[in-house]
Amino acid sequence: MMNHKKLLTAFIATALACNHLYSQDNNFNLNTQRSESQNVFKIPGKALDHRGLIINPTPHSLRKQEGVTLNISGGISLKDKKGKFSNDLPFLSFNKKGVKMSIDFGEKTAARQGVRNISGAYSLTIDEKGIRIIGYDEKGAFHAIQTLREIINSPVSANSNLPCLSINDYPDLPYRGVVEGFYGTPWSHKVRLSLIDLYGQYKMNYYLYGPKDDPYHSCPNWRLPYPEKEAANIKELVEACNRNRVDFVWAIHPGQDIRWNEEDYKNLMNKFNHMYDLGVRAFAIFFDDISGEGTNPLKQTEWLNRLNKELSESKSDISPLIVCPTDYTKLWANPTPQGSLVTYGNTLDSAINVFWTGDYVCSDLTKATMNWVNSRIKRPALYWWNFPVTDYARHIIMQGPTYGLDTTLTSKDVCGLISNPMEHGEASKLALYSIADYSWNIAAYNPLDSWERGLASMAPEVREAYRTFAIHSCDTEKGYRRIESWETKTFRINNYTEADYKALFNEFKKIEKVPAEMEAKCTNKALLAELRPWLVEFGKLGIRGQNALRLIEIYKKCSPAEFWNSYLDFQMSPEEIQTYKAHRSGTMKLQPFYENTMYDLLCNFYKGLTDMQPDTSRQAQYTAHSVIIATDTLKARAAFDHNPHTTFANNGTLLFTLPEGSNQCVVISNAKSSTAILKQLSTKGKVLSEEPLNTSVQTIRLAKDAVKIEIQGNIILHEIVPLQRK
Ligand code: 14T
Repeated sequence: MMNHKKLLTAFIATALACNHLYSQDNNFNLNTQRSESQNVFKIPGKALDHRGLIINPTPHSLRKQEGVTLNISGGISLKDKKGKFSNDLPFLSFNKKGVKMSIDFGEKTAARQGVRNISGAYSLTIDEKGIRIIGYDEKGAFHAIQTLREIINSPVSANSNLPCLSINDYPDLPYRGVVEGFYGTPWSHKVRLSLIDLYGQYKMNYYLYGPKDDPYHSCPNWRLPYPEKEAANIKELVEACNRNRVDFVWAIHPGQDIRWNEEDYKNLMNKFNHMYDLGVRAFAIFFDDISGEGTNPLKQTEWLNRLNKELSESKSDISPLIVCPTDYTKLWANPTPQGSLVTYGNTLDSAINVFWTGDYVCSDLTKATMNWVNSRIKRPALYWWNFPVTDYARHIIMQGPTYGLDTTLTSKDVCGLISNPMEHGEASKLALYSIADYSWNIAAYNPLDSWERGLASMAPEVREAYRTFAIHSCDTEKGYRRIESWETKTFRINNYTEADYKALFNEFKKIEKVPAEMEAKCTNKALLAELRPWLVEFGKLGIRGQNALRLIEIYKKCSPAEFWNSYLDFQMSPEEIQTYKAHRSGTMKLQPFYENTMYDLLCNFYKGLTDMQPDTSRQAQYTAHSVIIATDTLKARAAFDHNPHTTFANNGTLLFTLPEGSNQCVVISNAKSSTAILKQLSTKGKVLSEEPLNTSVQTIRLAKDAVKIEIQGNIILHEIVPLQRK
């Protein structure tokens, strides 16, 4: 088994101290330890024609009366039987003489209407008589209102003519929602509020608050009450959740320095009481990513049981606890009867729900992984899905389809699906749209269609531009791999057709235009602000891709010097490489195409000049573009390494010793913008010839007695290649 304890100890130490959690500079590389790299499969599902009626999540049963509509332009006359929904209908206009609409809920009424005996279930009828909503409970009626809102916003309801239909609907999973559980900058208050509205709209009912970098959630301040401002914000979040019929769950992450003594027990209880006073009615304890004493499963379950009991005895309105075990993934969970999961199964109160992330930290939700954990914890686990989280790959922004969720599961396999999103809250909404869809109606889930609908719902005014960005912004490269650019064909320069070339050129052209289009038309400014650094790079990639394609033609048609000049023009500067790497899109196909094309052309160019291969071991470092700037010839020699990407900036006199028998010398440089002079010297230092360097790829015929060359003046030298040619 992997030494995860050591890993986690080291991890926590770095996590606390360092922002770049996953930086390559660490002694160990977390990315390789996590091992969630997977094969990349085709995205399941296909885009459907919804004939103008789009309801997310997809209802279980919808019967439409073709050709019949109900016009609500004259307003609605509302009968809100339980008086609970007056604030939930901002999308309607009211008029006592308008179309009749009734809203009611309750077990008996629901049963009479064939509404399922499940929290959140509802029926919605639209016919000539009006609109009727019946919920199993208040949540159910609220969900029905969301369905109505989706219908009214659908194209089919243009001019206030609603389609007549009846819907009978219910959630497949009892817990559907989000855990703010990532490392990195926690969401802003504003983003949280906006997300909570989204949960309400798409029938999610759970928001777990547990940002790793909130010091009052985790070490060092979990024992302390929130300061006034933060406390007031939490209170507002609870209120926003209540408005959206979402359960706000406040999580604590005490495991790294917890002591299993009465004092810390009281500290936990006091913190929960403090949170209760702010309106919190549900709690979770996260024992993830810790080491030492805190990982003791017997202590964990003993305290969980006791806290659960004492909380429910002292307060009538509190939900059972939820726990994230230290062994939250099969990757390092002890599988034996002595392991902590079996301990949980044997000792933990059956009302307490247990998180599980699957076979890896970030991994697919499968029947096999659920069976594996459920048989040990003796209850259906709550799935903590590490998607679309990117805290382990901060250079990407996840905009791909939501897939990897088994569509045959039921609530007997998994009691809920809780997504851990990106620190970019607005940009996470696209994935959450589909996660809500899946967890409501599992069997009907269609990943590709859900993504297409999500794009239109997030940014209808710029759908095409957003889609172009999104389709190339899915892959994590090294982590939980997601397919990307599936509509684009890229190629190597020795294997493509005219049509491939044209299609790719057009795609890059389209990409180039995306940033300006988004900036001009996207009305969700918060989304735009999150995407901006990626959009800027994406636009540049569009230009670079076109240039790389142009360079293929230039190589074929022009002189080596002309090629080299263009190559230098199209090459990224070290500063550009920095930003290229910091905010990546197209890591699966577009960036490799660009990098490979530039490299392949370089190889061909170099080979054509010298009959030599450049040092191929340098391909990986190609983008690193090591610039050697020095005046001593030793450093210069390091630059003349059969790789024109290493350069030497000469600003004085450079002496270069020629290998015996050389009769030619190719100098690759930026000579078109320099005034340097090249001299050939004999053993005795006699100047045999002198000529200006004025071409970027210049072949020099060497005198018989020449043993050295001297270059004087300011010039960037890419390579000096002595040759023996017949
Ligand atoms: F609690 C867990 F279920 C969990 O997933 N914990 C963290 C989570 O906060 C983080 O957002 C997520 C994705 O990176 O992974 C867990 O954190 C890890 C896991 C590792 F294997 C951090 C470093 C690791 F090496």
